[in-house]
Amino acid sequence: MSKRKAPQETLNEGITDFLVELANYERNVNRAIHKYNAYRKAASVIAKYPTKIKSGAEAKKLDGVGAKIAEKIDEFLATGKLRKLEKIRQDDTSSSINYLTRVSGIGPAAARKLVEEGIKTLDDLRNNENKLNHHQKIGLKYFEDFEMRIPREEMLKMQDIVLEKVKNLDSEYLATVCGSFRRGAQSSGDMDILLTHPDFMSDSPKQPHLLHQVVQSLEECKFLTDTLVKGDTKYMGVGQLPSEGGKQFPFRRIDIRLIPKDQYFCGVLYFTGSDIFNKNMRAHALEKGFTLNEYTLRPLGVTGMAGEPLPVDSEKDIFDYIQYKYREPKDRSE
Ligand code: DCP
Ligand code: MG
Repeated sequence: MSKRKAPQETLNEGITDFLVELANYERNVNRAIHKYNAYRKAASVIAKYPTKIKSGAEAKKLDGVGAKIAEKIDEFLATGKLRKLEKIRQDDTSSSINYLTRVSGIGPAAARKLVEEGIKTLDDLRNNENKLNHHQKIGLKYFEDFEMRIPREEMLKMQDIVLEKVKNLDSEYLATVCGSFRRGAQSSGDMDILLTHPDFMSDSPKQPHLLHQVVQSLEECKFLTDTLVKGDTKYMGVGQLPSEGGKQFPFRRIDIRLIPKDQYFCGVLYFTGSDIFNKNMRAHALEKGFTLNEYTLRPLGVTGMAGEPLPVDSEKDIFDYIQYKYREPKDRSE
């Protein structure tokens, strides 16, 4: 999961930028995930709005923009800034917490703890490596690289390497690069790979070797360079394309998830996102009497109890069950 989202290039960039900054503040400093989601949602609808917004009232007509955000838009349009943001930017604790959460492996809670101990900058982190776990140390080591978006061209090359290795190991594997890449994005924050095999079902024993042999093969060819976390079903690590004509590529965040075959398409749907699309689709599923998550789609009984998972053999099956018009990945921004 990548931390830094693609910038919103729209007519209303000024507004979407301050909404995203407020969103990050609510998540990282206040740990107010609902407020974070509200700001993200507002930024997303405004980013798609085809004309330049002239007042808060105009924005308030959009789904996801409430009275409080409309007020902030008015203030921004009138003064070119936002007092709330100016204050946050000036507050040393808030801005330090916000900053440290940009390191992979440092979440809002760890960032706050570090800042309370007086650790506020990358240099402070480097001088206190003993306070960091393995993931955080690697996050620090590649801080600059992980901040860079990955051009689609590089994603395509990385995809080639991964799919080739997977197929050579066992032609029965199924692997899909999900995330923003699958939605056709011109750049991605990270690479989200989903993996399954017909031998692995949710009622069969764990089969960590199905994940580990893929990781090992990608390590042997020097594509994977560092491991952040390696579990039975989830690998989080670092990858790098082989250099071309002396040109070195940046180090990139790579996640690989091994998913039971019967849950694969719910996983592919979820990890293709976007997160806002997922929320909307889950809400629609509920209206139709189903509960949908990254593992399963289940009918809800009259008492609201979830029944047995429905058999799913494609993403389309999920749309069909809940009577949602099928949308290609590129049309799933919300
Ligand atoms: N996801 C979600 N809810 C979250 C986090 C993630 O539904 N809170 C799903 C939808 C995302 C997918 O997982 O599209 C992958 O997460 P990323 O953070 O990697 O998001 P993207 O791949 O969409 O964007 P980026 O290009 O920044 O990596
Ligand atoms: Mg991603």
